[in-house]
Amino acid sequence: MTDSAHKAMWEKLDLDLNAHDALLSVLGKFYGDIFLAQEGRLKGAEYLDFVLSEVHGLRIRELQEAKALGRKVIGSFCVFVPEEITLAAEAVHVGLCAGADAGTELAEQLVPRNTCALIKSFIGFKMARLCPYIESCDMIVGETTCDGKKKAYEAFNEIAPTYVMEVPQTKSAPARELWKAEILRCLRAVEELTGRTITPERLKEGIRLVNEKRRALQRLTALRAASPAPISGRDALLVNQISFYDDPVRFTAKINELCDELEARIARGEGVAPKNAPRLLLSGCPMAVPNWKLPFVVESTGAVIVGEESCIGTRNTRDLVDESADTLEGMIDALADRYMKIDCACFTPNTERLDNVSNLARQVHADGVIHYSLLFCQPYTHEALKVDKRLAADGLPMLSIETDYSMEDVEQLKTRVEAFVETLG
Ligand code: BJ8
Repeated sequence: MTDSAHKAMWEKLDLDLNAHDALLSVLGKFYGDIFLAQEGRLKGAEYLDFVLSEVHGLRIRELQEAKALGRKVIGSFCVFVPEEITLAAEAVHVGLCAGADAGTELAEQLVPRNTCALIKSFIGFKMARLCPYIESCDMIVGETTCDGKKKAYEAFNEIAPTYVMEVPQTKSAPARELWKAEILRCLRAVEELTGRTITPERLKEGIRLVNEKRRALQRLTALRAASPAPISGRDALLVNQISFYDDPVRFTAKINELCDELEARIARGEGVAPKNAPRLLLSGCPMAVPNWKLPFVVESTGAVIVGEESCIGTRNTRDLVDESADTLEGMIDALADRYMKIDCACFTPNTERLDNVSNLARQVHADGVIHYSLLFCQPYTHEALKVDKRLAADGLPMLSIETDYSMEDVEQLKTRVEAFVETLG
């Protein structure tokens, strides 16, 4: 696709072309430094590079083509919004969380300054007319998770009509019933939007497709337990980030190919870092594209990231939906059960997350954990203390980091991460 064809499409989507060009050129440079400069990358990384280079180009073209054929595009900000329902209605599901400082000043006209960078970013991208995904959406789905998001959707609704799912705050039986009702309400709203009836057969297929995608990502997680580490944390994070944008069938096939390559590499005893490189698990807030700052800082110290306990990581891939039901009611139950296992810090209590962090650290043979909270994110900052206590009991060191999307603290982060990595011996 030519540059002018891209431009015409972005113009049609009413993007601010100058600001968008500037954003893409910064991102291109950033991507080169953080990803392309790595040594020992997999052949399968070419696919990641291609998808990223066309994330605002060919993929957006595909969305427009799908829309021209009568399919709808549904965007979401949270892993609680079931992609299975979107696929069952033959619609396209895209992630809208944003990981860059863009339009922050504009966003601060709608939400307070002391709001986390992720929220300010998606609002900023919309207000600055920088995101072709938001502009392609026929339905945007928010959710009542943290207070920041809940209140932000009220404001966001003024500039982009937002359907909000009510996510409960506890894992009690009534909370599970509420969530099940919310899944059904969402299913009906998607049927209305798309004009398609979600039959048991269609929902079963949607569940199967998303399970296949999660299985491929689970396979990747399992392979990262190898020593030496066969893939960098940066590339693995990129895989997880791309999973929110790419076509699910193509993505699953490509990630399984990448896993085949990883298996061969592991069999040869090869890796991306020396066998004795410190192995770190990242845990905490999701890292949306293009939030690559911390992984870059960590791996610049010579350590290697072997897992992400996050929604752009194992929190989104650990659990599958039971595929045994044949009725709509049974499948909605299966969806409710699977989604209620998500250990988001917005839940109280959320003790299963402590077990999940501890188990994952063991599974991937981590030498230490870096807990990552976005500044002003109350839920994850609170839980950092609990995770630290639990890991200390397990004999695993943890470093707690709070940061945002700005580059101002990069040197300070480097110093702290280096000091932590040194203590791991
Ligand atoms: S299920 S983690 S994707 S809500 S960083 S906006 S929590 S103040 S992103 Fe999340 Fe769903 Fe939970 Fe996952 Fe609020 Fe914290 Fe900001 Fe956050």
